[in-house]
Amino acid sequence: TAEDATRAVKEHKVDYQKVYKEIAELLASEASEAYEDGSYGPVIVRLAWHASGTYDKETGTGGSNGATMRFAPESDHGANAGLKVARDALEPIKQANPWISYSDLWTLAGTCAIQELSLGNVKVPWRPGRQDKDVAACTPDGRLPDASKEQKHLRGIFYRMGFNDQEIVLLSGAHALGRCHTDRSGFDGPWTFSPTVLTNAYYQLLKSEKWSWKKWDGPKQFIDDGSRSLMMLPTDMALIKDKEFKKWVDIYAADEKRFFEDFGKVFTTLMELGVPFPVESKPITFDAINA
Ligand code: DDH
Repeated sequence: TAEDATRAVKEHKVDYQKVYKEIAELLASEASEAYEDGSYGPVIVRLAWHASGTYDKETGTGGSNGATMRFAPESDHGANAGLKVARDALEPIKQANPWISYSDLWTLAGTCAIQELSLGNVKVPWRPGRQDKDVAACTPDGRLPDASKEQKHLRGIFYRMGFNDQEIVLLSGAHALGRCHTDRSGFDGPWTFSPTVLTNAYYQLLKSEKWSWKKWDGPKQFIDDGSRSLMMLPTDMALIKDKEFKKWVDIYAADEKRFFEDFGKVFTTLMELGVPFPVESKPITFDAINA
């Protein structure tokens, strides 16, 4: 209830720092190092984004306030394939801190992963006070982007959340992190050479590499002619095909400092979609721990 959320915010002011630290420790743990590319960070970022990116500003439904991905049907939506890894990795932290809502935990974990994987370069102010909802609040399938589509689809999806063209390009920079999995989305490979460090490399590679259609039986994706080890989705390539988007790709490719600053702000906005925060809730900026 709203009272529970308000009570958690009031009573646990200092404990959010402790949970942040536990998440940072999880990211640096042996289990995380043994996971692909050596970090749970990217899949945790994706969990936080998919928990938030269901928001629809017209109806006020979806968003990070609810953590309804705990339940089928939302957990079974195609876009959420593989995110159980992230939910399970965070579960011991929830058990150790039963007062925190899943909605706050997942968004705090995404915030922590962005800060830690950017080596402290990105600051993401975060506010507590989200409330978990039950299965009835699960969002319909189809609210998250379809990677096989292009700019018209991107605008449809992200304008619905309340974002503009600049913010679409900014948020997509998260693909500096992680990779695609054939057994999850069907796509394959990482976007950058250092998928556990958040830099502006995604924009630089979009511009500097020559990208061709990959010849394979899988879904349509791009491969770089140079190393033949990187990938781009059709939605990624749309950012350099579309003039309005390309303008921002150029800016963020040229100015990493600006990328870090703007990305931190837009990630906070993403994590807050659809949240009626208690008045007691104030933004907290955590110090990166393993930077
Ligand atoms: Fe993404 N993303 N994403 N993405 N995403 C995938 C992986 C990761 C799209 C499709 C895919 C954002 C935007 C888009 C991350 C963060 C963010 C995969 C591969 C697909 C497909 C999944 C798999 O096979 O495991 C599309 C389409 C869009 C878009 O249209 C803009 C945004 C906004 C973010 C964000 O965090 C702000 C991350 C991180 C990953 C890597 C996950 C992993 O396990 O590694």
